[in-house]
Amino acid sequence: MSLISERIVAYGRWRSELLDAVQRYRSWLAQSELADPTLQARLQGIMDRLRDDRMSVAFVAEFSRGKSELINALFFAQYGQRVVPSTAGRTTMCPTELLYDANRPVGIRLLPIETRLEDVSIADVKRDESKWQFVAVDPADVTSLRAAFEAVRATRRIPSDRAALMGMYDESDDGSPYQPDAEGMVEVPSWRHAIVNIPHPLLELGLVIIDTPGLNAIGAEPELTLNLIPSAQAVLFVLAADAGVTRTDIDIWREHISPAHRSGRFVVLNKIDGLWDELKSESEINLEIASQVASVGRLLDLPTARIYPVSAQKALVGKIQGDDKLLRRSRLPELEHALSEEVIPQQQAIVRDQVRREFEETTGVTLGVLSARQRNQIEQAFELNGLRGKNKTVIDQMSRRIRAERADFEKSLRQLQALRTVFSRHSQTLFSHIGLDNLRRHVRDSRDLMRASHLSTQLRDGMSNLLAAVRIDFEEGDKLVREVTTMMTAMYRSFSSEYGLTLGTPLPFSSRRYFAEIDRISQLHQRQFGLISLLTVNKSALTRRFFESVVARLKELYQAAVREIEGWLRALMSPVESQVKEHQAQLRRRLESVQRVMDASESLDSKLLELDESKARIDQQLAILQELVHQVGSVMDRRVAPVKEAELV
Ligand SMILES: Nc1nc2c(ncn2[C@@H]2O[C@H](COP(=O)(O)OP(=O)(O)OP(=O)(O)O)[C@@H](O)[C@H]2O)c(=O)[nH]1
Ligand SMILES: [Mg+2]
Repeated sequence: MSLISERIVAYGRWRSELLDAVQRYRSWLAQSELADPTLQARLQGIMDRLRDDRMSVAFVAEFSRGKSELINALFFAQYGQRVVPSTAGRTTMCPTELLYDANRPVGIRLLPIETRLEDVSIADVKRDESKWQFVAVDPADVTSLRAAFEAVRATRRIPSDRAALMGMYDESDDGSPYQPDAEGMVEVPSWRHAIVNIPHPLLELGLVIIDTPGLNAIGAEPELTLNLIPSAQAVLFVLAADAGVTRTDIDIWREHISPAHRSGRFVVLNKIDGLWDELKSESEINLEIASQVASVGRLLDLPTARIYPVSAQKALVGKIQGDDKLLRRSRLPELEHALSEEVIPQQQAIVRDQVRREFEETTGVTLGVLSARQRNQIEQAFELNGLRGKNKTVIDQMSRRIRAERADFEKSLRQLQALRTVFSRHSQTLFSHIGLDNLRRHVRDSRDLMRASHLSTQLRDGMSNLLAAVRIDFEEGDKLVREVTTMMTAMYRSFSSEYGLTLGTPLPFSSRRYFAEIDRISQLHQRQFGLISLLTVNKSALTRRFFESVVARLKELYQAAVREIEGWLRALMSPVESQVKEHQAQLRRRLESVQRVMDASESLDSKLLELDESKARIDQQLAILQELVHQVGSVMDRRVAPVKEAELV
């Protein structure tokens, strides 16, 4: 197994162990009747997050730089042959996602290129089975897998005007990648997008590999620029030593990688085997490679340490033939090492932070309840002890005092009720801003504006309109978030100081990442269309497609925000609700026990004994809780074991 594979497996193991630990905690909570539905749902959310974690690695480059070969060498050598097609000239014709989804049949889903005429984004049709064609694969048979993969190469001939409408051909552009033949036909990819679903050990662990065709396809498919490439954890930008760094290479770097990816990007200088010259010494060859690396570094403005010279093809051969010397010479292990050292710990850190935050909040609630219970037992015992030898009047007085305390607390419950009302009103307003209905309305308005004309300005305005409206929604949302925070801070404080609840400070909510995403989309929009003054038919089709992709992306953004805000609101109320309930129960119990002592229906000693017993039970529960939380914590903090240097080939 390669280094990167080992790391991914280790990371998968970490996730599953963490999931088990959370599961153990959750079952115990349920058994001990300590988990209300909110807590249960939140813990389930953590478990889902761990189970469904996806980590994607995208390969982006001009055609024929060796992206597909690199994928074969990095991830598919164990098949003993080349699985992803890699040939001279254009090979991968459509963006291809390789993943494993156990809920879908094994095989390749292909989205026909004609869907480009329909103004629908890929994200929109991903769930719509009827739009796709399916080729089944027998996972045990490599030949069947290879045969199915051939589909990504498929092309077809269509009239040039149709190609123009699809955004595949532009009359006014000599550099258009697909040119019409003598009969005015243009050869275009048959498919717009391919999703390969196969049970491969790394894909099963949530790895998603994204193979892309060259520049023109990247530019023409907004799904890639808006979504797939920026959301990938790692992007490998591939150059070829024989081709050098060309104009289009630099364009791809500047347009699609450099702005969207600060971390997790890797530059690969492939095909270094072309420099292996039998008439040169090894050190001369190494110098030559180093000088090419230095020149790439200058052109891309990157430190040379970020550039990995490799030979994907020799690495694949080395792995398949078990030729370690060749594999070492291909230098692929260095790239694998860097990938696994960087990408996986980073992904782990993201998942860990999310899980930790959620988990600590939920355990905080339970811990708060148990500590309050414990404190109450102690106070109650103290109170009852005080009754020893006292006459009926004193006991009467005490019972009156508890009653008064209870009345007082009931008043505060009305305050809580009022809080709930304001809270739900705020929540509703919040969701009326950041809600899908709102987004739909903006989209309709902007679409109307765009439909009215083919003029470039209108098309652009439609888009700007949409983004401006979205920004306002989020600004309003953010304002409300801050109001809710202020209100809850006051509420937490008053419940804590007046009734001794342990509430701490309310959880903060940050809208930053939503604004960052809106900014990013606006920038892409400006870059893509800012300079176009007059749109050809082709460009206007492209604009519409871009618009649809932006809409799809925004839909995801709204959905994510709604989910996150819902969770946040629940997390704000949940400790108040559970502790108030607890406090109420305690007051009732105190009153009951004083009452019983007063009625002489129970002796003071037996009541005290009972209190002792229940205190011991709570102590034990607290100890178990702490142990289970500790178990989760210790798995959580574990770093996925770095591969030992000695294991480096
Ligand atoms: N000598 C040499 N050739 C390579 C290497 N890697 C890939 N090739 C060859 O380069 C050609 C293109 O490789 P692909 O893997 O198809 O390149 P790609 O970047 O996926 O190209 P598209 O799918 O067309 O975008 C094929 O003929 C490969 O055999 C390498 O490390 N050394
Ligand atoms: Mg390819």
